[in-house]
Amino acid sequence: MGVNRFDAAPDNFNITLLNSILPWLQDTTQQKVWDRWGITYRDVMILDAFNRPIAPNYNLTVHDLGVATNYATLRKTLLSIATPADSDKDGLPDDWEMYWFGSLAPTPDGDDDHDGFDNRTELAFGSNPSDPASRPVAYALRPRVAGQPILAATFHRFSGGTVNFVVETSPDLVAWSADPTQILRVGNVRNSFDGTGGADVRFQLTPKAAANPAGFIRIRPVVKVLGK
Ligand SMILES: [Ca+2]
Ligand SMILES: [Ca+2]
Ligand SMILES: [Ca+2]
Repeated sequence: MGVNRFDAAPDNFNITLLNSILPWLQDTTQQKVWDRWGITYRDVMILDAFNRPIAPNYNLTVHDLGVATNYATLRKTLLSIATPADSDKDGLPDDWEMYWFGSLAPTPDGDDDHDGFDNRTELAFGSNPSDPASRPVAYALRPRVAGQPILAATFHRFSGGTVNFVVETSPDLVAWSADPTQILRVGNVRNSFDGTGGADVRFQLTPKAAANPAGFIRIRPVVKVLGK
């Protein structure tokens, strides 16, 4: 996310037009994040999973990224913070276990809140593993493609790179296929940018698959264990 000083608003056009995927926060004369965070022009502030600054700000005037060692240092720091630590190598990131349980004791197969979904699945779908009322959800939809209704599914997922999803379709609940001629992701993954690390994704059958008399979609999370 970029944060712009209150008196530099005229320059917003350059950023939002040229790089529209970057969330952009504009300070006002009443609300000044620059002052509250002690930002200097061209500072890079890196936060951990709990939004805590991990190190002093990395200033791009002091550390010109045209210098190879500066570029490598910033790149290494960003990659390291984007790779969740998993001390007990169980696939559940330390931050996630500490946030929900206050310890690294939970196991991927455990169902601590007894809602029928194990911790691995609750991590993947971004639900609360300590609240039985909070469960993974997927919504079925019937959008029209070229005038024909087509089966689609939207689901909420953990956006961290340690979880992959295999989304498959079947005409009969027996033979499953993830072939892109049968089922495709639609649009971009929409990050919530709300501090939860969640995002929404949508898949839908292709017109070819929709020609089947019946169609089903299943979503299978695959949690990677880092370092294994
Ligand atoms: Ca762990
Ligand atoms: Ca559970
Ligand atoms: Ca739950």
